[in-house]
Formats: sequence, C-alpha cells, structure tokens
Amino acid sequence: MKLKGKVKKYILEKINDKKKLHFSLLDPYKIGSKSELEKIAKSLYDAGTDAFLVGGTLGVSKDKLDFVLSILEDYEIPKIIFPSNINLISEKADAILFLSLLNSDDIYYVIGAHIVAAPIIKMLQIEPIPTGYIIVGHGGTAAHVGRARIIPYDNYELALAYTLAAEYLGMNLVYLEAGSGAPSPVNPEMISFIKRFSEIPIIVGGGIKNAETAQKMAREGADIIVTGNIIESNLDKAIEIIKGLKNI
Ligand code: 1GP
Repeated sequence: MKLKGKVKKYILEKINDKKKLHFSLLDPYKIGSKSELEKIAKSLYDAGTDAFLVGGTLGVSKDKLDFVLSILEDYEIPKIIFPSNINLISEKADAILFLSLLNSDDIYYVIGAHIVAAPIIKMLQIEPIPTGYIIVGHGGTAAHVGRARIIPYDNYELALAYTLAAEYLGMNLVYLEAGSGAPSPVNPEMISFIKRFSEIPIIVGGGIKNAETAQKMAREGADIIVTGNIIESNLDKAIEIIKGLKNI
C-alpha cells in the first residue's frame, strides 16, 4: 500500500465509516534498541493500531527520527510525524500533523514554525494534515515549551470555542492534548460536550493508560485515541487499548 498523499483520506474514510482509530505514539528519544523497537512495532501493528505517530518534545534529533521511521518503513499503515518544532521533519514519513497550537501565547507555535516548515514539507513531498492542537488540563512538557494558556479540565465551553475556531478555519482534525504522561486524561465529558456542537474529527491523547478510559472517550465522541507512555511502560496494556477500540 502506497500511502504518500493518501493518509488524510485513509483517516477520514475510516472515521466516516464510524470506526474508532488508535494511533501509537513512538518518541524517538525514549526508544531503546533496534530489536526492542522492532518487537514493539510488530506487536502494535498485529494488535491493529491504525497509524504510527512519531515525535516528542525534548531530545529528538533528525537522526533519531529517521532511525525510528526506517524501522517502521515496511508496515502498511501510515507513519505520521507528530512535530514539536521544525527539527522534526523527515522525508521517510508519509505525512505530518501540521499542528497549530491554538491556545499558545507565542505566535511561533501558532503560525511561526509553520512558515519555516511549509517549504521544506513541500520539497520533501510529505503530506500535511492541518490539525488544531489544543492543550488541556495538565499539559505536560508540551504546554511549557509551547507557552500554552492551558484550558482547565472542566472548562468545556472554552475547549468547544477553540474546536469551533479550528473547524471554521478549515482544519481537518482537532487534537485535545492533556500532555504526555498527564496524571489525568481529558475528561470524557469534555469530548461529548464538544461533539454535540462540532463536526470536526477529534483526536485525544495524554495520560490514557487503560482500555476502559479509551473506550469511554471513544463512546463519548473521540475519533482517534493516541497512546504513548503506556507503550513503553506496559505494552500488554497498550495492546488491550488497541483491541478494545475495535469493538465500540
Ligand atoms: C502525548 O497525547 C500524547 O502528546 C500521548 O500521551 O504519552 O501520556 O500516552 P501519553
């Protein structure tokens, strides 16, 4: 399956078919040896993860990014960059989440990095997927680095306002991010509230550690669930999450 240029279509078609998707986030900074990564990638793929997301906020060099992408190369699911900055662009990826951190106080994270990255993305022919990135609750390192004005876990109306803004700006996806390793994930009630008033597909990530939480989020309206840390800390749990999303 040749995915370049077709990743957005692949994702949106599955969502239109009412499927719940799972993306496996691999942080090149935290990945161990080649054989370890090969084992993890195969387990996630066999469990039915729908895409590999590759990225992280700290410690990710282009070499490490390329190393991870080259190991994922043969899997017939999209390899999508989840960038924190312009250092995370690689021709080895099928696509890149073209993220605008909508609740940042720093214009660099809203549109600045994008004008530096866009011509490179064009030259390397990586498919950009316009995504509104919204940091909620704990926020983690991403919130600190991205100078986010964090949306409280219980301020559903504010989260909806950002989501609608993303929708009206024509973005394809909205990503509700509680922060990698967040002690609590996004409230499922926030997702259902947003879903009542907005059409845009929703990605949710940050602090999701078990199948029950992921399923609840999916039932409340999340279209794509992202898990990162749990893959490294408890691969069996990550597999349960992936399989659990197939039966919603
Ligand atoms: C982080 O949303 C992702 O950007 C995933 O978070 O590592 O906590 O699963 P976790």
